[in-house]
This record gives sequence, structure tokens and C-alpha cells, in this order.
Amino acid sequence: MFPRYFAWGAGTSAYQIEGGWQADGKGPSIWDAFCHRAGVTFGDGDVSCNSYELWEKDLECIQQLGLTHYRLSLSWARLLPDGTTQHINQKGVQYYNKVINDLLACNVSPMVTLYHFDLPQALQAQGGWKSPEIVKLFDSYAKFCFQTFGNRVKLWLTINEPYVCAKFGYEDGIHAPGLKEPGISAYLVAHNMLRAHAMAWHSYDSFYRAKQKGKVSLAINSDWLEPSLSGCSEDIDACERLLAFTLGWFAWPVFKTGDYPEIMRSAIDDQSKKLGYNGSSRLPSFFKDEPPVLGTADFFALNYYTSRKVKPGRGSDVMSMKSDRGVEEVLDPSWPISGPPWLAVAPHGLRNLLKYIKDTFNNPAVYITENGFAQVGPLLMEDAERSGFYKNTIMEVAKAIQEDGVDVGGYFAWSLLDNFEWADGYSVRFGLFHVNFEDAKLSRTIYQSGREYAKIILKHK
Ligand code: GBH
Repeated sequence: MFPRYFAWGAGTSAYQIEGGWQADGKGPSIWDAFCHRAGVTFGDGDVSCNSYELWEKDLECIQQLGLTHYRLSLSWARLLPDGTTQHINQKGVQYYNKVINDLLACNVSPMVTLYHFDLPQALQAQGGWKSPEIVKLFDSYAKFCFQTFGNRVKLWLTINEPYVCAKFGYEDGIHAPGLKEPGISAYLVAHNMLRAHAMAWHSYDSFYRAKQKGKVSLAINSDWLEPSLSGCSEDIDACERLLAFTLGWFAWPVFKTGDYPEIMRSAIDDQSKKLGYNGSSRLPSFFKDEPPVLGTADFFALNYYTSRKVKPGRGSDVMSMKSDRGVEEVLDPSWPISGPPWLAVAPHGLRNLLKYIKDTFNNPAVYITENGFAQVGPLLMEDAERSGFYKNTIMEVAKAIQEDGVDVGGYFAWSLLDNFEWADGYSVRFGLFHVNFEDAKLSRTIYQSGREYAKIILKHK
């Protein structure tokens, strides 16, 4: 049912699990700064699961599940406290060396994300992702990581969810760095992220690929979208428009044309005109003298959680991404809500999205790098709903492979552990293992869904 070398994984990210926010010379990141700001109510990742000290406990969890792959992210500021390669924190290097070596010793392959939302604060102070300087700084960091860990790491992701970084960090301001600059900065930040990703991919290609023989991509998140009224042409157009503003925003430049989807640019420029905004396009352009973005991914990395119905939005005279998109999203009442209100459970959407990716981007190899289901209290250790969710979802992946011919290389459940769920703090639990945050030992206990996932893996690998 699944190909022989299918990757059965689970994922985490540095800020969400490591803690040790200033241990052994780590520099602060934008998430440290954001969470420590007065008035923040959702807690912080100062200690979290303390994986910086309790890594071996995580490894036991990984082995208990029988994973073939483990996805983790590196904390840029743990390795390079001021963000630059002028100061290398050897303690940070040692930590990740141990993690990687321990995984390999247990026959688990690491998939490593270089950037999962946690920019070194020192670089934020210089303009962060809004500044064009970030492109070279990211490339230096990436080269440092390839150089240091690439003899053992064969699957790399440069940036996790540039969409979320841009929209939540710079449009809505609910993620670090917490800026609300609607309709402007998210496009700029996403642009610099694409350029940084492309530069790092080219570096890998030129200097490391021949020797290290790994693969590099970026993780793109997208919902599956359906017209609110099936067959209604306005709703179908709205769907296409929103898909261009989410998946297409990153997938077109990297996998299709080297540029943003035309409908995205024309929607933004039309809206600018309507609002009397006269400057150059708010959506930046790629330049010919830069290394091309097209073709800078060795596989398609997809983070999928949920689906939406879509119809045209009401007109708006406020400058924002929302008014640029001109769509309204609605939930299908037949999709149950998992825990947080945004996570409508729709496993069929994953199959549809995989087929869409196959057809639109010329049949790339796809890894599902995140997919999951969350609980918000009361927490059930016998979480039958989540067990069912994993069974159903993995069945949809099997159908995508067998019936639709999608080349799926792996599936990574989000997440190995309950952890710091960003602006939702510790109230939203994605783990296959429960973490007791009240207990000084931060003990990890497998949920029923973890046992279910282990069974599925055992049956198929
Ligand atoms: C991913 O984000 C992240 O990569 C991962 O770190 C995270 O833990 C996981 O998924 C689960 O969220 O409250 O309605 O304003 C997925 C994108 C960003 C989707 C935050 C939900 C909350 C929107 N998520 N968003 S809302």
C-alpha cells in the first residue's frame, strides 16, 4: 500500500519544545522577545518540554512510535547567538550533533528545518525579514548548517510556512515579531523568504549536493478549498483566487513559473488602484540578475491541516491582504472541529490537495511534513477521536498514492509532543505524547492516538 521507503515521521520545532531559552550561550529569538513582552497572556517557551535537557526522553518517544524519520528544527540563535557566523555557540552545535547522532544510531533519519519562526532577535533589530540583507544572512546560516550537519542530514527544509511567518507576524501581528502592517509587509517578508530560500538551495546545489547527496525544500502550508456552492462560477473563481494567495504564493515561484500567480498580482494591483494607493506594486518582483527561484526544491513539502468553503467577499476600502483576496471563508458544518476553532477535520481535503499538487506542479515527489489534530481541555489520554483522525487521514494518503498516482514520499504527524502552540500557548495540544507541564519532570505519556499511529507504522513499514 505504501512504497517501501515511505517515511513515517513526526515533527516538532525548536522554540515549541526546547526551552533552555538562554542556556549555554543561546541568543534570544523574536519569540523570546515577543513572549516576554508585557501583557502577553499565552505564556512562553522558556522551559516548555525542556527538550534541550530532556532530549533522551524524546528519543524514547520516537522509538516507542517506531518512526523511521523525525522532523526537528534548529534554533538559529542557539547556534549563532547574534545571527551571524562570526560567533558560533559550540554548545549549540554539540546539542544538535547529539540529537542527530542519537537518531541515526537508532536508525531514524532526521529531517531538519533551518527556520521555524524563530529569528535571532539581533537580526530583527536590523530589520529582520523586511530587510533585503536577511537573504545573505540566511544563506550564511544555511551554509553553516549544511557544512556542520550535512554529512548526516539528508532531508532539509529551509523555511517552515513562510505564509504563516508573513501573515501572522506582519499582517495580523499575532505571531512574533507582532507587527500589524496590513497589505504591505507580509508581501515583502514573503518575498525575502523566497529569495533567502532560493539562495540557500543554490548554495546547497553548488557546494554540498555532490558530496552530501541530500534534498532541500521549503514547507508550504495550505488548506484545501472548495467552492461554497458547488458549480457556482463566482465561488469557483473565489477558490482559485484564495488558492493563489496561499499555496500559489510560494508554489508558483518555486515549482511553476518563477513568479507569483498572475491572479494574485492583478488582484493586489486592482485593489491598490481602487484605494488610490500609488506606489509601485505592493507585491515585489523577482529580478533577472538574482539566482532564479524556479526549480529550487527537490521535493514538495506540504503542511496540511484543514479545509474551507469559499465565496466572494464583500468589497472593502481598507488596505489589507483580506481585501486584496476578496474572498470569504466558511466552514462546512459537516466537518467536526478538532479542538481549536480553526481546525475543521477534513481528511478528504488532503487527498484532493495532493492530487491538485500533482496536476498543477508536474507531479513532484511530495512529503506531508505536517498534519495533525489537537485537543483543548479536558484532555483525554484515550483520545479516540484523534486515533480515528489518523486512521482516516492515512487512508486518504494511501488513496492518493494508489488511485491518484501521487508520488508521496512520507507522512509526518504533528506533533511528537504536546508543546508550546504559539499564540495558543499550552492550551492547544497536538502531541502524540502528553506532556505534564505541571510536573517538574515534564513527563511524557503516550496517548491512545500515539499507540494507534505506532500500530499503523508497524503494519506498513
Ligand atoms: C503549523 O502552523 C506550524 O508549523 C506548527 O508550528 C504549529 O504547531 C502547527 O501548525 C499547529 O498550528 O487562531 O484562527 O487566528 C499551521 C498554521 C497558524 C494555523 C496559526 C492556525 C491559528 C489561526 N497555523 N493558526 S487563528
